[in-house]
Amino acid sequence: MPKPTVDYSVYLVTDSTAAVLGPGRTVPEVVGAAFTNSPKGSIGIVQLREKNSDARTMLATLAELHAFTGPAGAPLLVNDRVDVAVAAMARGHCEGVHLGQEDIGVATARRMLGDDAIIGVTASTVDEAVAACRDGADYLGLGTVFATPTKTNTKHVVGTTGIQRMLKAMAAAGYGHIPAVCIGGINTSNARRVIFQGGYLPLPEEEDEEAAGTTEATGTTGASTVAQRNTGKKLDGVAVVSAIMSAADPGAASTLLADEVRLGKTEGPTKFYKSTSSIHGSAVTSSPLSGSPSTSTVQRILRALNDTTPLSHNMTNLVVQNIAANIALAVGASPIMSNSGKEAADLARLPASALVINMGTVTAESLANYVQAIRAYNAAGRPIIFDPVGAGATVVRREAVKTIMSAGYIDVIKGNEGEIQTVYLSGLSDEERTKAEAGLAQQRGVDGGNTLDAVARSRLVRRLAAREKCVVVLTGEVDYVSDATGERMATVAEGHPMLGQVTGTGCSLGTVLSATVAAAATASIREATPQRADKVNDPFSAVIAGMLLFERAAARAASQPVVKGPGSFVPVFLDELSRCRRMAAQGDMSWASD
Ligand code: 3NM
Ligand code: MG
Repeated sequence: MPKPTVDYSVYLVTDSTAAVLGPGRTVPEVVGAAFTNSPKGSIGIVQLREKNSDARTMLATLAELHAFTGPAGAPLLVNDRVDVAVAAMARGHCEGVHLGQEDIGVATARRMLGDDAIIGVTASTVDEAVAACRDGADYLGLGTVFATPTKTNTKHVVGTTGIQRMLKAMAAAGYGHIPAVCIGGINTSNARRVIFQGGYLPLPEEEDEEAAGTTEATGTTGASTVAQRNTGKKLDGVAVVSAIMSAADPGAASTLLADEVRLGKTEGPTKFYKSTSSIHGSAVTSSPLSGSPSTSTVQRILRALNDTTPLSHNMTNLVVQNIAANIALAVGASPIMSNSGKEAADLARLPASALVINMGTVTAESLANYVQAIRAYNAAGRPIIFDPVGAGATVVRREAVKTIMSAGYIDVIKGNEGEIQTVYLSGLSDEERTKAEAGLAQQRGVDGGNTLDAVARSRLVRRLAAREKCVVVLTGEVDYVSDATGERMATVAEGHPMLGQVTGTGCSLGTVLSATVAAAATASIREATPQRADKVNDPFSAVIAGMLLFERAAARAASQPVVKGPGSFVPVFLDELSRCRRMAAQGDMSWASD
């Protein structure tokens, strides 16, 4: 009998401890409620995980659980205990076992349980993942994604980039067909982005490099192996404990999780906002645009900015607050300067809100506030702009970057060369970092001293964007912008040196971007067709629209005779921002093309 195909999208792992289950509830009750009160298929597979139970109790529980899982066609596995699995399988109450790295090995378990048994393995490193596949695992559980109170003795918290690394290694070793779920701290509010962001997708040039490496290593015979295209590897689902076992309504939680995982799989990087998918349905597919957005798209986004009054929530330092708030007002946004993480949930729920995190003055306290705010904005499906100010300067800031990047999904990262480099390096393993640092050092331009050349800059931006699946902006004399796939790339070179002479203008660009991205996401709801909505609800286009507005207004201001220096520049810049935005809203884009 061939093994049934399993839907790994939502994988329920049980836990009978009171802290997880809540008082007066039992595992069979909660699992029963999860199955009975959710559409069939919401939960695809279940694992009984009991760390302190005897075999006989476990057998009894498996019998109870199988009454729900069996009719639903969801395999029921048992954690660690191959002996219990043998007995329960003989009774028809169990379909396999899930093994940790300290348990009986896959090959032995296979001989004990037979070919029909489903055997899964937990992996938290690249080597463990590849070895488990080689030994014959039917699926892998990858983790720990996020630190979780449910299991505190986990070996590594790897974040979504760690998951990507393991998926990449699986694909490279020829195990791309083996299903993989991830585990640790996943719930209804982050499942969508974990599925989307945890998947590994190579950049076209990364394939080339790896192919070139293969040819070199294997000499003349290598040519034939190059043809094997690395198509990447997605996650098949999420494994959760508390998201369902602790839920007041386990059925509703299961239903929502199944929906979120489906959306994470089907939605492209530009489809991250709950609002549009629920309006236009999930059948919308994004057709890749190439290069910069058209003037008419920019114009529609700026009109949206004018019509929407997005709320720009800035978590930023004292020096920048005043000018950022004034610039927000000038572009038609409503600024809120609040550094309190506790307020974020309320603010995220306001219409057309977006968050700017400016890491300028990072302390343990501000970092905790950022993390709380990121979670709130992710949960509300609202955009986040991250400005990693001075990221590379100190150990404290480098660590803060890691914490922020693993706290949730960021929509846009904006920084100068050093900052973007730091964010890129912070997501690599030690070994990869050493290699990347050597590569970056080589690519420094001869005349530019401490700066990367144009090719290296654009590659850096695209790589970071593709890895984090977000828009990345590297600012400089020429600004480089990549979309969230690393495939669309644009440069903007319209700014003015005067911007560098006034404090807070760089940070305020983040504020403008929050306004255009938020406005674009909201405005797409009003577009007549899904295709049009797609073009407007595109953070990449929205970022370019915001940059164009910002830089053009600065250039126009600086060229006016009344502007004698940085002091007189600021008020005229505010005037120009406001004027250009209003002109765009009226269909006049002449300011953007002279
Ligand atoms: N295994 P929750 S983390 C059972 O990293 C388990 O291997 C983990 O619980 C691993 O969904 C974990 O409540 C607990 O965060 C996951
Ligand atoms: Mg175990």
